[in-house]
Amino acid sequence: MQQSILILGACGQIGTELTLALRERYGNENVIASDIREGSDSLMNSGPFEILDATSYDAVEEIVMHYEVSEVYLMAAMLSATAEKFPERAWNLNMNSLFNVLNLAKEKKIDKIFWPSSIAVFGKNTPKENTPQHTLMEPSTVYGISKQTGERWCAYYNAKYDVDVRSVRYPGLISWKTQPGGGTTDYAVEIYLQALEEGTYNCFLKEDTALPMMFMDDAIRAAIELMESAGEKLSIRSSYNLGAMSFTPGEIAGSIKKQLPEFSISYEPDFRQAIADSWPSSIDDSQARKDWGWHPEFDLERTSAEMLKQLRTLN
Ligand code: VAH
Repeated sequence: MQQSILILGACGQIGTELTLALRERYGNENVIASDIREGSDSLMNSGPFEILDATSYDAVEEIVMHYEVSEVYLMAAMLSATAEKFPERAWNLNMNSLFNVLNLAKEKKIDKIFWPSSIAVFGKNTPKENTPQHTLMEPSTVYGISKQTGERWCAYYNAKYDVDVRSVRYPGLISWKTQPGGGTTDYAVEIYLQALEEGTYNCFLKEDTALPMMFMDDAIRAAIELMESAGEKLSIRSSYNLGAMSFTPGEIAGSIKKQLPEFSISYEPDFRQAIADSWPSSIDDSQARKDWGWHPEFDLERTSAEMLKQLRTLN
């Protein structure tokens, strides 16, 4: 039996599309999806699925041994806004799931790990524009603290135990197949849905809040390209800065108006504004471009065209 890939948190915003992309690339039966609840029909009907709690070492180990898993994509996490409401649950999920897969690799039960970090590892004292790969990192959210700590553990397990763990600091991700859950950047998904359904959107961030963003197709390709890269090329084992575009709510509204002239937007900042204000406006991802050839393919205009086209087919 060809060794297989296990996705933890396969029903989330990234996990759903990642599972479908990996199944297309490696064969449905070689990609095991898992989560604490069932997912979309396309995910459930396209290959093996297991109900699995990523914070249980024994449960994850049992699935790894049963399916002869060689690679794990750990996508289970509680995102920034929700984590502020449930700090201890977020810490438990985000950290113990990571320790489980790092220890499985340390014990040579799996060969390779993908684990997503986030621009949330940066804080208000980090240089905001073109944020460097190596810089001051003082995250002020539970989510950001868990991702910064996770990065340090990834680098430690790689240096001390030669664990092959690979990671990128994702910006805000924009997708149409699966709704995001509990993120500060989720406005950039909601706005397209509501533009089509309501013709208007009340944004929870200020008009001029610039944030790094990425279309999901780029995000999925980045994970797969990083995992398929030769290990010796990778100079970063904490997590790579990864960029594609940056825009403000005003700019994404302008992009939508080009296709939906009647669309209107209003602004009513809430607690997520303080989270967004602590994050960079743009990212320097030159190390990822140098080490493993990263290049984004979606800018704001192409993203808006694709989002509106695909969402129209869903309605
Ligand atoms: C969040 N979508 O908003 C996530 C992401 C950079 C933001 O990590 O929490």
